[in-house]
Amino acid sequence: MSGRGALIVVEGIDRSGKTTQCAKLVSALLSQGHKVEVMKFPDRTTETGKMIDAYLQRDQTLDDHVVHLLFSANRWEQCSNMLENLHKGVSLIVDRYAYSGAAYTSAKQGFTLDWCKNPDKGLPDPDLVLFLNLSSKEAESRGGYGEEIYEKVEFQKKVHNNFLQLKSKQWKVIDASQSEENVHREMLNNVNSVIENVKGQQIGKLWL
Ligand code: DGP
Ligand code: NA
Ligand code: NA
Repeated sequence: MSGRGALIVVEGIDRSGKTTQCAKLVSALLSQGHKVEVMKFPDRTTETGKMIDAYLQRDQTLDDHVVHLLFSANRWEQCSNMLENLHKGVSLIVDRYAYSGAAYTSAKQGFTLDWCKNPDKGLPDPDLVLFLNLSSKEAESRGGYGEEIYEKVEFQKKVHNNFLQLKSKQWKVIDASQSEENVHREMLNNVNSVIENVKGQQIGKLWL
């Protein structure tokens, strides 16, 4: 039966395995015959993405409010493209989304989670959020963080706490300290049941 695609978001702190797992998920779904595309936020190729990249690599200082709004704009840029794909029956596997937006900025001094959620309100609402749950200590022990601006264990600990406050009914918390294969299997099982169930459902609006 035809129908719309599912919007699947993968979230987690830095080094939780998101990018590897997104790739494995997409190839498994393709081999099952599903129409699926992978997306990644921030998309560093667009104009907003280049500004975000310069900020993350410390080549450009920006006010934290501006940074927050750039990340949000970087998602809104893809909104119509995402809806078009979903309506065509293409499922989307999205590496980071608005939850990262709220969890990272609200880890900064003076930003509440509530304020941080505002600019992303109304984006396509995910059908499933797979949260790769790993403590900041475990993440750090995986070969260390890189040089980017948020890659510090104390900051990541706050981000982790913030993520857990964003949990809603479409979230599945996956223990990301398991083997890569077990994490993959758990993610795939969840995705398979969601893809079958969304076909007749409308796409909602996030946080509205
Ligand atoms: P990544 O390319 O997935 O490693 O993401 C780059 C960094 O930016 C990473 O530390 C997570 C952070 N990040 C991702 N999305 C957002 C967002 O919307 N807002 C903020 N402040 N940070 C974000
Ligand atoms: Na990173
Ligand atoms: Na804060």
